[in-house]
Amino acid sequence: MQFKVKSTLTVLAAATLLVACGKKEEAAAPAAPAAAPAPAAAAVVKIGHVGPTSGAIAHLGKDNENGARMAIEELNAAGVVIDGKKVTLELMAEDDAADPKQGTAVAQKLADAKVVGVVGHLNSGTTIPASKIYSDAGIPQISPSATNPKYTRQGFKTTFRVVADDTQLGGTLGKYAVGTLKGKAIAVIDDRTAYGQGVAEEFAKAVEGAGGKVVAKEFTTDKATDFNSILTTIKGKKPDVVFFGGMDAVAGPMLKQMKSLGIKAKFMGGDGICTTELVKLGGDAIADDQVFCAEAGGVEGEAKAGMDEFKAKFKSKFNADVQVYAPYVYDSVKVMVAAMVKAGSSDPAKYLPVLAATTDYKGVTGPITFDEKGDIKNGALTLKTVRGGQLITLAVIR
Ligand code: ABU
Repeated sequence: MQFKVKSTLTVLAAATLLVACGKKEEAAAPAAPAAAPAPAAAAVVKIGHVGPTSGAIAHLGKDNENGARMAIEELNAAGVVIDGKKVTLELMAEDDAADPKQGTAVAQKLADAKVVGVVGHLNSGTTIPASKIYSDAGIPQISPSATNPKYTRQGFKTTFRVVADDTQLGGTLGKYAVGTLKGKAIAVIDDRTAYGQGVAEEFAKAVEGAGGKVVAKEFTTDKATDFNSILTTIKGKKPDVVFFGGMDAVAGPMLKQMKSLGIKAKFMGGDGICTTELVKLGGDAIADDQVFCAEAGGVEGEAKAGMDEFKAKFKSKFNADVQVYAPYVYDSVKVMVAAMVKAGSSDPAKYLPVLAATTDYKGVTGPITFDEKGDIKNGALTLKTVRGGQLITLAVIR
């Protein structure tokens, strides 16, 4: 009688059968017990993150990427179980250098790598063209910082945003310039990017709607360093307020050149300048209560404790202060993974409707509920000024 011995259990069964047959002496010596089978490796779920980690606003790209790393590490440490199986989350972090062409190239790379979701990009100018690639591939995308309204108005089911948009941002700042800062003559500059131009247009509309006058409209680029020509033109119009639609890397040197030219106007901008880096870049060219800006989100009251705790953990982990959007990236990753867990699947087609139906997710940036376009419902703005070399919160506005 021949037995195929494949495992300890088979050996025991064979021996038992031989004993029963009275032929124990004929059985082959049992093989050494096989080692217990290794536990199956947890399936890997790949999530993409994109921001400019090179170039003039690399500090913002790294801030965002660190927010994603922190979320992924915490989730893996706590253990993520999808459909009863433990999974390991893997971050695929890419650099788009804030360049629309590089943005679409890395979007295609992530789609080809079969990421199941993307958090990013940081800039509207890269987020919008990349969103078509993710939409075509059926990959959910959450932007933690791109504020141009067009992003979620293209009819794509895959686009989500956890911050307020430029309509709210530019509109609120325009009313503030006239109503609170008492600006009558207001100059507007933009950097010709999808964000800068868009937020400047919304600001100018709101200024005129509130009874202020836009006395100059000038533009520069997101790479410029010399603003003497446009600032000299603006100086001749004697503005009370200068608004800049663009990022901190340009606003810092612009503020220095305003000081050199003796322009004492208030300086306003959107979330792109509302960063800890602006305070460093502007240095002593920034007088107290001269600069006003708004982050496109915010928490108040009891919810502030969660945000403060996040900022303290971030500082101890990365030895850096949050610039502006790291907490929004962190929440974006967590809300995306929560949808996978709830759907019992990391298949984008299966968890996308669950993500879209997200209601009152409790993030460190406040509650997240998406509207029918994928925008955050009831988004807040945090109005800030620079005082004593610090960004100070003036108000959270809804
Ligand atoms: N929202 C400010 C920076 C990102 C962007 O929209 O381009």
